[in-house]
Amino acid sequence: MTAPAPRPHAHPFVPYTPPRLPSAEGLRRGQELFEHLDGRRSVRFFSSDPVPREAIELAVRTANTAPSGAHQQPWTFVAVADPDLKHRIRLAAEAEERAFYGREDIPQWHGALSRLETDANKEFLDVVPWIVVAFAQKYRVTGTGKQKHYYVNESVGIACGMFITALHTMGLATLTHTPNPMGFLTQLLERPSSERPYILFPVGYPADDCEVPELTRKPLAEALVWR
Ligand code: IYR
Repeated sequence: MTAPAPRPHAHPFVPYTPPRLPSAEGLRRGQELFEHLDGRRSVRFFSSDPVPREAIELAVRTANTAPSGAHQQPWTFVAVADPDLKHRIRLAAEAEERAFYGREDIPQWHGALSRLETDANKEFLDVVPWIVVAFAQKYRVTGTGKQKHYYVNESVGIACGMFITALHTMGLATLTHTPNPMGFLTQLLERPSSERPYILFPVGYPADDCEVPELTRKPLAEALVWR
């Protein structure tokens, strides 16, 4: 067999040859990961037990491996442990949530949430050892102007999924919390106007008496269609 001709590149390329798994071993690992992730639930009742800073670092390192539009990596994760700052985030989030739950023009939205039994009380924001806020970078400021970022929502959404996966793997819990609107996080966390708050993640261990709504996942036939 003759070696394939080298591809011409205008930019540096490197070999990428991850080990080729036998398919049975690949399936075994896939099954194990599925069962692990199927055990994940969003949590609203947290323990105040400490979580090492290194766990947050690892979760963000993991998120930071996400694919992104034009490899622009348009995310910033802001980690907060300071009790006073967490409390100010709670107060601002609760003010927004009181307005949201008080709205009379969105009965369908409120109805869709009723089985989760959520309300404007966000005590967990004081309880958790960490709040991590993912920000989406709409553009980056360069020496000469602004470089727009592409596929920002897709990129940051994937990174956040990997962040959640890493937390779950470390035995930690979180919630994809999106107080509406979230502009107050830009001010409280002193982020530039090139970024917008994307998801607020309370991070900690579930409370000893944690409960979650009894929900089921939709069957594969509704999630996967073959054509
Ligand atoms: N942001 C509110 C409301 C809320 C909205 C959705 I969509 C949810 O899945 C859950 C809650 C809150 O956090 O209570």
